[in-house]
Amino acid sequence: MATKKAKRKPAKAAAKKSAKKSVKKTKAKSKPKSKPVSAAPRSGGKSVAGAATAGLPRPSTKPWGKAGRALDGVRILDFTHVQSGPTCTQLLAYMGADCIKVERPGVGDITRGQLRDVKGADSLYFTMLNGNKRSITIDSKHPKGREILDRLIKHCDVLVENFAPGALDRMGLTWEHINKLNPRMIVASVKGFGPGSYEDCKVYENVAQCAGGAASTTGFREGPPLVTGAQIGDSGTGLHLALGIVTALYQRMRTGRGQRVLCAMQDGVLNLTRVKLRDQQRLAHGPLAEFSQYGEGVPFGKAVPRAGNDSGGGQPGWILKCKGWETDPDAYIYFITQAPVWGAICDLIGKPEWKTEPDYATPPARLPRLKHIFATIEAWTMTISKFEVMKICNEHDIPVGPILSMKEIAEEQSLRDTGTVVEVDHPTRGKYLTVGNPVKMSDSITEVKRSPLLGEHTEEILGKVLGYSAKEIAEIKASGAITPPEKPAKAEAA
Ligand code: CAO
Repeated sequence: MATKKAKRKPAKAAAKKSAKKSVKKTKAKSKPKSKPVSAAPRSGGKSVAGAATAGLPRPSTKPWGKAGRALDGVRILDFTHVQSGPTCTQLLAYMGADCIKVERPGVGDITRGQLRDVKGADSLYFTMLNGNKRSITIDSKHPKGREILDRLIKHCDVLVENFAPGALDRMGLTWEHINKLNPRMIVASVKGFGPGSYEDCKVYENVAQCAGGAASTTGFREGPPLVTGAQIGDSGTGLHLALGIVTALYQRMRTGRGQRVLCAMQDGVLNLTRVKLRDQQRLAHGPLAEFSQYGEGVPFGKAVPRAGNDSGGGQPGWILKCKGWETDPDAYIYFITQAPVWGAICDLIGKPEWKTEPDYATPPARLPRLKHIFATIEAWTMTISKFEVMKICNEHDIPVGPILSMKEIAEEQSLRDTGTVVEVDHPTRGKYLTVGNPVKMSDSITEVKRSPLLGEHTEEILGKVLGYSAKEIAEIKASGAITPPEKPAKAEAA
């Protein structure tokens, strides 16, 4: 799909060059002493630039990508389920954190069994959100289970959870309790709403999309509000939470103490929909000229209307049909009439006179005529495939984007090459595709690993992380704290 241009310097080569340069620069220096993140904090409120010269180890001389991963040494007590929380912890695990997922014995994260496509195997819903993690089963309401959790709290840096409001407290894991056991622990939560009238509500993706302002501004003017396929409520909030956690870890290096990090899904969605709050305020000063309804003479109401496929920015855009649209539901392209390349667009579509005609020559003159302009461009795009439009427009610096189906994305070689789409093997379901780390770092390389089976690492974590002896582990097993009550001793095989 990608149509690279020769004039652009390939990013990979540039990164390699600069990496080589700095490796060379630092070769003469002595071996660095690396400090784990949980190490004792530095004092003082130095700026980042100041910190770079005071207290950090010398620059590593190891080859790029061979000096461990960004979050090596960070251990996460992952109490997340469904999508929002697991998105966050999977990303942190991709970055190198040791992510210990705590699940209810015999049941696990509810998504293990949701939308199942292979009988008896964990669903893709689960496997695609829980890679690179370890799984331990603990009944958090069993006294022995609580004891294990307390020990885990002492051995972890971050607790991440997205239970319904109050659920963590009901388990006895209040902030005060956690902070007393481990004052360095960061407790990070996703909730549906922040403090206020809705704080006790349970929230799923589409509720957040609606309450965060996204749905009222998505869809066509004449139709109902629409939710988007991108999981901006769940995955979007998980990403916000990951940023909060990483910055809290950074602050902890100065303060030595943990803190609570809260991301409300409504807030996360609003943050991603902020341009519409911008438009709401602009509306007080007149109609929104970039909306096609302006050109069509349809009056604006009191709130930002649904924009259809209008571009959210200052450069008008629309989705246009391409060759084959009659049978292929994805034979479309997003076309932006960016002002600096207007002349090139006019030439391409056979309307060179529009470059100088007063009704078309300037962006303000074009605004009331966008419908006609896009219809004219579409008459051209319909003669060729979306990939041909992409190739031709790219040669002229005209910003366009093909509507890619999930099938096309799954088969796109460039996404495989960059590790954005990864195939992993799973013992019960076989090979599956997952989304790798969308954040590429030159010195922290992500290796995507399959999701764990339910309780796959229970004994390993009890013994190697928490220090329980074999005898104690046998007692724990017999207690029912790590096995489902009705079928003791079978949890790990589930
Ligand atoms: N051992 C024993 N009990 C456990 C357990 C374990 N290991 N893990 C969870 N539980 C218990 C909880 O303690 C809770 O019990 P109580 O209600 O008695 O306190 C119970 O399981 C259910 O937890 P829940 O209320 O969080 O789950 P739910 O399925 O009823 O609700 C959801 C799901 C997502 C609506 C809710 O968790 C929520 O609103 N979360 C915050 C917002 C969020 O993240 N939403 C995104 C979800 S992704 O689409």
